[in-house]
Amino acid sequence: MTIHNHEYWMAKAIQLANKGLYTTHPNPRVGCVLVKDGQLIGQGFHLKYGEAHAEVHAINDAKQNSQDTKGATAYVTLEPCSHQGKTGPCADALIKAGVACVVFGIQDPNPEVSGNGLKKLKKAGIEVIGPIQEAECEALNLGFIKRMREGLPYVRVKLAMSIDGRTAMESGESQWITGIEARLDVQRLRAQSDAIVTGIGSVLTDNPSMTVRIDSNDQEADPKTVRQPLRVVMDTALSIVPEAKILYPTSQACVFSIEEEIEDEHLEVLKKKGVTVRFSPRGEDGRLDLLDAMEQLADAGINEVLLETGSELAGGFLQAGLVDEIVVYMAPKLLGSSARPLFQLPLETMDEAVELELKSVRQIGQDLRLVYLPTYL
Ligand code: AOF
Ligand code: ZN
Repeated sequence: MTIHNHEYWMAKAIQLANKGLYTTHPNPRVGCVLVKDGQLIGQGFHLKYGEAHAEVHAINDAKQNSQDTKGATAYVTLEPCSHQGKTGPCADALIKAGVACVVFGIQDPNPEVSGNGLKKLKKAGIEVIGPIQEAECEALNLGFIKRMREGLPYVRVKLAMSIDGRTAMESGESQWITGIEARLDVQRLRAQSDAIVTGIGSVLTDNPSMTVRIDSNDQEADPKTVRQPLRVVMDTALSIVPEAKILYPTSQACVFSIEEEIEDEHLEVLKKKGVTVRFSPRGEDGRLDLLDAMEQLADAGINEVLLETGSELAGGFLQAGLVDEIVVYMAPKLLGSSARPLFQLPLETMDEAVELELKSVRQIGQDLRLVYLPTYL
């Protein structure tokens, strides 16, 4: 079967890019297919930072299949790079491979590339077509794109609630609202994130480890390649105890506080254990400046943040305009009127209501997974 349809081949490249969902950080997920005479002759995707890019894998794949790449069309979900990074420029590799046409999904938002890859290809006489299927190609890399464009990570808030919109009992008790299937889904959300952020309140109440635990039979994520995200605690006065499970291994943990509010001795104890403590200034509301903390994380290469926390910090992120997506798991339970709400928000009139847009709904076991986008963005 020969297929001469750009959308068809780009969809294949998107599928390939998705194979890097859990592994490419801080790099973007990118997929590439090489097509000649309507037939696929090579395919590849970026797997890991420091390793070959998607285009190089696809060219090597074609070579291994004894296919001649001269005159082929390359479909790439992201503009081929033009710079010498950890690896050589993909634009050069495509030129050398003799491709006649490059169809790209979106331009690379990385200022080092940003149109230069396309220019290089055109200068070499290659036909360049795109952008195509932009929304799907962007969806692969919401975090990478946000970090490159705005210097901030893409923040997803994950919440579990009853159908009466409660996330915890009055005492703070919150285990377990949703069923096992939803909890496994959260593990995959964690695995695709570069950092998990929580608040000191959740740490003191639940002592969570916040690690990724993927089952060896998982169909989507491979536990052998899944990496552990950075675990981050928002802790204004540095009240965390050195034994808190979330701090271990310390190489993957970090605590944000306000320098004036902490005790030096306590800081020393944590530092001796190898814990990284970062400082942020006080924000307008007198609390830790969440915007500053997120900027620091983006500077450290964090693309996607999963915020798993109580209603107060979740409300703080929302009010600071830092929430890009809300993922709510709704369980068929009623927790009653004294239980805690989703977000702590001091609103009084309907005018002040935070408007959300429903992005998707899916049933997971007995629970519903609802994804919303705040409309302030
Ligand atoms: C591509 N194809 O598969 C990827 C690209 O340090 P390096 O060499 O890995 O370069 C990383 C940058 O390259 C990254 O920030 C993004 O701009 C681009 N990623 N480009 O042509 C790929 N992963
Ligand atoms: Zn590249």
